[in-house]
Amino acid sequence: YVPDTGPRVRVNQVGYLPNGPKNATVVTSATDPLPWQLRSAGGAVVASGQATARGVDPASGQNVQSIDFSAHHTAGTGYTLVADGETSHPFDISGDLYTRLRSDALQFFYVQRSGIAIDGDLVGTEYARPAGHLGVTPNQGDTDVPCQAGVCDYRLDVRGGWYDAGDHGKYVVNGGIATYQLLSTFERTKTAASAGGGAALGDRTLRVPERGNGIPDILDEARWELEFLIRMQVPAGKPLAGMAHHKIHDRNWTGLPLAPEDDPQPRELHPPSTAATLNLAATTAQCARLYARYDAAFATRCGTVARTAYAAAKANPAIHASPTDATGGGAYDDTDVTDEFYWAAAELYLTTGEQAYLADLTASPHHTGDVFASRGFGWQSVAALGRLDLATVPSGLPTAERTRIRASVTTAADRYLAELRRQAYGLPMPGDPDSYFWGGNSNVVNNAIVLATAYDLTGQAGYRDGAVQAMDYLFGRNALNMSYVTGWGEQAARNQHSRIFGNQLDPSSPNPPAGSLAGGPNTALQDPFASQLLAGCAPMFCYVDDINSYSTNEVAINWNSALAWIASFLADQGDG
Ligand code: 9MR
Repeated sequence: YVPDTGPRVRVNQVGYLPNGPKNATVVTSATDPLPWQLRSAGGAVVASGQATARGVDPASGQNVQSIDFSAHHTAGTGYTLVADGETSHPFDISGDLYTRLRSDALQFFYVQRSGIAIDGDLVGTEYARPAGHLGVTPNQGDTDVPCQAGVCDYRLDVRGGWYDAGDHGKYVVNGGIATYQLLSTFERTKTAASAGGGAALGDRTLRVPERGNGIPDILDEARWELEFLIRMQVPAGKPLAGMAHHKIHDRNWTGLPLAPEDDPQPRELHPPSTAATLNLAATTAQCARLYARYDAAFATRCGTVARTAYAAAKANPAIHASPTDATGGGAYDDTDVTDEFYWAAAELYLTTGEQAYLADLTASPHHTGDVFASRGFGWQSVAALGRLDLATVPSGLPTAERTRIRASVTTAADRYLAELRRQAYGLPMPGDPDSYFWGGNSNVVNNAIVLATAYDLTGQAGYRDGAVQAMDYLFGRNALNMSYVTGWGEQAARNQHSRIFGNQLDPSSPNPPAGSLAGGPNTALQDPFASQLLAGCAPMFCYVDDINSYSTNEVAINWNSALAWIASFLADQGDG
C-alpha cells in the first residue's frame, strides 16, 4: 500500500505566524543542499535560500532536507514553497492563524456530550441529534445503571459527561485528564502574561447552550463532565464509599456508525478503582478553586468531593482496573498510581493550602523525580499535570521549592527543544518506532504544552517558538503530508473512527467537526484494518485516514483537550 502523499515539499498547511519560526521539509533524493523559493499567491518569488541536507530520517525512512524561512515576516495568504521541482500545498502567514482553532478544538466537547440533545442551531444541523443515554428506548442507560454482575448492589444515575472517543463509553481516568486540560486552559489565562487576562475565553466564546449565563463557556463545558465524574462516586453507606467507579459502558461492543440514542446495549458500572478516585479528587479540587467566583455552591460541592475521594483513595490505595476488562469498552488499566496520588495531592494543596496535602505531595517519589518523559504524558502517567500546576498556579509553596519546580519544567523544555531540532520533521518526540503509539499525537501536543508553559514561566522566545514549531508536524509537515486536525489544512484527516461521525460509512452521518484531532501514527497497528493495510510501515507511515482504523485514527476527549490547551496558547501569541 503506497499512499498518495502529494507534493514532496512539506509545510504547515495552516501556515506560520509572521514573527514565528517557519520551517519545512523536502523529501528528495538529492544529497547536496537544494535551493528553495517562497512564492506569493501571485507566483512572485518573495524569498529564497538553500535547504539543509538532513540525510535519512529514521521516523519516515525518507532522505530529507529542511528549509528555514523564518526571516520572511510579511503576512499574506496563498503562499507556496518550491524546491526540487515541487510546489508545496498553499499556506498563510498571519497573526490570526490560530484564533478560530481555540474555539474549534473546544467545540468537539459539546458534540461529544451525552445526556443532552445537540442543538443544530449552535453547531450546524448535521450535528443535531436527540439526547443519548437518558433511558429512552432503545437506550438502556445512563440514568439508572446497575453494576456488572457481583460488583455492587445499587444502581447509579450517571447521566451526562462526554462520550470518550469513537465509542459510547465514559471512563473516569480519561475524563480526568481531559477535564484537567480544559480547566488548565482556563486557569492559564489568569496566570500567563501572554493571555491578556483571558478576555478571549469568556462567556459567549463557544457555541454551547450555556453561553450568556455569565460564566466562561469553557467552564460550562468542563462542568458537563465534572457533574458526571461526581455521579460516579460510590454513595455513602456502601462498600468503598467515596471511591469512584472506573467506568461505565456497553456490555458488548457495537458496530458503527451508531448514533448514541440508537445504542441498544445494556450499560454497566465497572468496579471502583484507586486511579479513577484520584482523577475525581484532582479535577474536583481544580473545580473548587476555579468555580468559586462563579458558582460558590458548586465549588463547595466539588471541594467536598475532592476531600472524600482523596481520603477514600488513601484508604484503598491499590484497587486497580483489570487489563482484561475490555469488552464493550476500553480497559484504561493502570497498576502504578503513585503519579495519580501526586497529582491529586498537588491539586488539593493548590486549592486548600493545607499542610497535610503538601506533606503528601512532598513525600511522593514524583516530587523530586523527573516527570517529563521524552514521549510525553497521558491518561496513564499524570505526574506532569501536578507538576505543571505547581509551577504555574499561585500558592504558598516555599520560594526555593517553586524555583526548583519551575526549573524542572524549563529543563524538560530544553530537552524537547533539542529533540525538535534533531527531528527532520521538527516534532518534539523521538523518532524511534516506540515513540509512535496509540494516541501519540496527543503526546506530541503535550510536549508542546511543556514548551509553552516554559515560555509562560520565563518569557523566553525560544520556548514559544518550539511550541509553535511543534504544531507544524500536526498540520502537515510530516511524511504523509497530512494535517491531523479536521478542517485545518489542505489535506486533513476527516474519517476518524467514531460512531457519531460516520460519514465514510453512511452519507447521512457527518464527518467529525472542524478541530477534531486524530490519534495518529501507531507502529503497533492494533486494529485489523491497519495491520492488514500497513504491515511493515515506517513509523510516520503507520496511519490511515479510514474510519475502520481505531488504533491510528480515532478521536478522543483526551487528545482534543491537549489540542484545546495549545490552541488557546497559540491564539494568544498573535503575530508572535
Ligand atoms: O487512548 C488509549 C490508548 O492509550 C490505549 O493504548 C488503547 C488500548 O487500551 O486505548 C485507548 O483508549 C481507547 C479506549 O480504550 C476506548 N475508547 C477509545 C479510546 C481511544 O482509542
